[in-house]
Amino acid sequence: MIAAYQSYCQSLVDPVLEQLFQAPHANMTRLYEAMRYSVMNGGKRVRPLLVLASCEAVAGDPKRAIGAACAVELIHAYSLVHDDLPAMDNDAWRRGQPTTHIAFDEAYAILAGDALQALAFEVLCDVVHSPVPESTRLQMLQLLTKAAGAAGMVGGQAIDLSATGQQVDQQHLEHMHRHKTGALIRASVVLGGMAGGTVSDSCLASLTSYAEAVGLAFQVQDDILDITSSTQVLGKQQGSDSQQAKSTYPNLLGLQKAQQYALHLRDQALAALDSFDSKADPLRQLADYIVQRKN
Ligand code: GRG
Repeated sequence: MIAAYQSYCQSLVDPVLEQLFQAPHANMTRLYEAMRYSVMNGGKRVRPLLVLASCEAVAGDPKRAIGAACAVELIHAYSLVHDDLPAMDNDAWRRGQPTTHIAFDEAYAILAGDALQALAFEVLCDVVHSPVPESTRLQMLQLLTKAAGAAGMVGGQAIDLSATGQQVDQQHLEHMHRHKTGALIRASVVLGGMAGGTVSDSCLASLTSYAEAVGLAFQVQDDILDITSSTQVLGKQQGSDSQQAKSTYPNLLGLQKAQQYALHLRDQALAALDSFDSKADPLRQLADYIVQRKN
């Protein structure tokens, strides 16, 4: 079921993403190739799925949210490109392929990441991809800038860096993840709701509670997969500094308790949707998928 929804969403989002990578001049070909490589190489598209599912949950036409869906994926792709750089996690492999700075070089990976971030805001502002009132687009833009920047994802990366080599407690770990991965996941869900139409504050609050729980569940499951998935472990052993001296949920809680925690967060996410009807089923299935995924 989620696979069918995933392909439906991908059929809406991927063609729009694909058309963004046409170099306007021959001497920019390598930059655009690096951008395309970083986005079109097999990501799961979890954040665009959340945008579109959230739009549907508030009875909106998902086509109104395509700009937001593309924008969150572009921000996500940029964050991975920069996170993989030698100055950050120094990862040589992502999605089973060489990371952007290995396939191209560091300078192009930095530029591609920068350009992807700017492109995200361009797509979100474009009325063709975000056919919503101008005032809504402005609010959506403000929400995404905050989620991507120092108050959100980049701030989370800084919190992570500030604790390099130290063991931290669960409270610190959650504070970091709420920013580093949680802010963009939260923004994805809220942007979908905003694009869907006029929604009440209480509806947005429920979507936010759902997103908070799902964002943390995503991270707990990511930590679990880091130790249970042999292919990921293999990938990370090849040229990665990221697994050294890291505090993770399985490290802090033990594997079994971490798994129980992921399920508890999934249940919290589902409970936040209690007042929604069956149009929120894709969001419900996504919560399940996030804690059951194997990659
Ligand atoms: C601004 C440099 C910079 C970094 C931001 C989000 C982030 C901080 C770094 C990403 C590092 C990372 C691997 C975090 C773990 C959780 C995560 C975001 C995993 C990858 O997301 P998926 O599983 O990836 O959605 P795919 O490949 O499916 O797109």
